[in-house]
Amino acid sequence: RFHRRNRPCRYDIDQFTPGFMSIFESLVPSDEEISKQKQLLTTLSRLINKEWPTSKLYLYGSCANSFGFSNSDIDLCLSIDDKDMSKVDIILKLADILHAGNLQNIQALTHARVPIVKLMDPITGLSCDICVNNLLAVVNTKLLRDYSQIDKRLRQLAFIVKHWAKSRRVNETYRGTLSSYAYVIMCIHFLQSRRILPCLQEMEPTYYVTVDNNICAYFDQVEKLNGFGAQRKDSLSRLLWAFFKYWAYEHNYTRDVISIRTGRIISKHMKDWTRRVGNDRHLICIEDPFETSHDLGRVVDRNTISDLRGEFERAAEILQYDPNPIVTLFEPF
Ligand code: 3AT
Ligand code: MG
Repeated sequence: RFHRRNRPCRYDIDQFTPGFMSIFESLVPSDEEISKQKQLLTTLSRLINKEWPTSKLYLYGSCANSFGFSNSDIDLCLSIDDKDMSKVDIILKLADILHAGNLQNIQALTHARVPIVKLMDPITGLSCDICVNNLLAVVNTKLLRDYSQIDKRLRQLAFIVKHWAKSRRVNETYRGTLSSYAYVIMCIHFLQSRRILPCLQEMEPTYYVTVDNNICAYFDQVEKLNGFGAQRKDSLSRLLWAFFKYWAYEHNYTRDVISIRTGRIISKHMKDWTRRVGNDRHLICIEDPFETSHDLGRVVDRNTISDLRGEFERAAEILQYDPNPIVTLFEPF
C-alpha cells in the first residue's frame, strides 16, 4: 500500500488524454437537447402558474448543474408557499394539473422518501420528475454549476468518473453505492486539494440564501476566477490517475471526512461520525456542502465499501499499467 501510494505516474500518461476527451465529448448533451429541456420548463411553468401564480419551477440536478449526460431524465422542483396544503396534497393536485395539460405517463409517487410526480412530455419526448420545495437541491445545483465554470477540467474529470461509476455499477444508491452528486463533490474536493479549484464557501460571500434554517453563502462571481488553476497544467488523464490513486491508496477511511465547504479534510472525530448511528455507518465520509450534518457516504455499508474500494483500486491499477485504459476502465461489471 505504501509502495503504491508513492509510485510515480507512468511516463506516457498524457497520451491518453485525447481518448478520454473523445469519451467526454460523446457524453455531453447537444444544444438541441438543451433547448428541448428549456422548452419543457417553459411549457410546464405556464401550466402550473395558471393554477398557482406565485409558484416557481426550477431545474435542478444533472440537467442544470452541467454534469448531466445526454438523454438523462430531467429533475424539476416546484417551489410553492401554501400553508393550507400538505406536500402530498400538492403532489396530487399537481398530477391533476398535468393531466389537464395533456402530459403523459403521469404518476404521483406520494409514498417515496421524496414525494414526486413523474411524467412524459409527448412534444419533446422528455421524461421528468417534479418534487416540491426541495430548495436545498436547487442551491447545491447552482454551487456545482458555478464550480464547473472555474476550470473546464472539473467537468471533464467528473464526466469520466460518472461514466466509470455507471459502467462498473458503483453509482446505485439503492444498492448502497454513491450518487452522482457524491462523485461530483469528490471531484471538486480533489481539484481543491491540487489548487486547481478554490473553496468558494471560504471566500467573501456574494450570494446568500437561507433554506430550512441552513445558511447558504458563497462567492458566486466565478467569471472573476477564470484562470484560477491555470498554473497547474495537469492533463485530464493525469488527474484521473491521481484521483483514483487518492481513493485507492491515500484516503484515510478510518479518520477522514472530505469537505468542499472548507476545502480541506476534516476529522470524523470532530463531526462525531466515528460510529454507526441508526443507518448511517460513515464508512466513507463526504460532507454535504450546505447540510453539513449530512454524510453523502451514509448509504455505503460493510459489503459495498469493499466493492467500492475494490473498484477504486482496479481503476488506479488500470491507469498505472494497462496498455489501453480508455477501453479497460469502462468494461462492464
Ligand atoms: P445523474 O446524471 O442523473 O446520474 P444527477 O446529477 O441528476 O445525476 P443525482 O441523481 O444523484 O444526480 O441527484 C439529483 C440532484 O439531487 C443532485 C443534487 O442537486 C440533489 N441531490 C442528490 N443527492 C443528494 C443528497 N444526498 N443530498 C442533497 N442533495 C442531493
Ligand atoms: Mg438525475
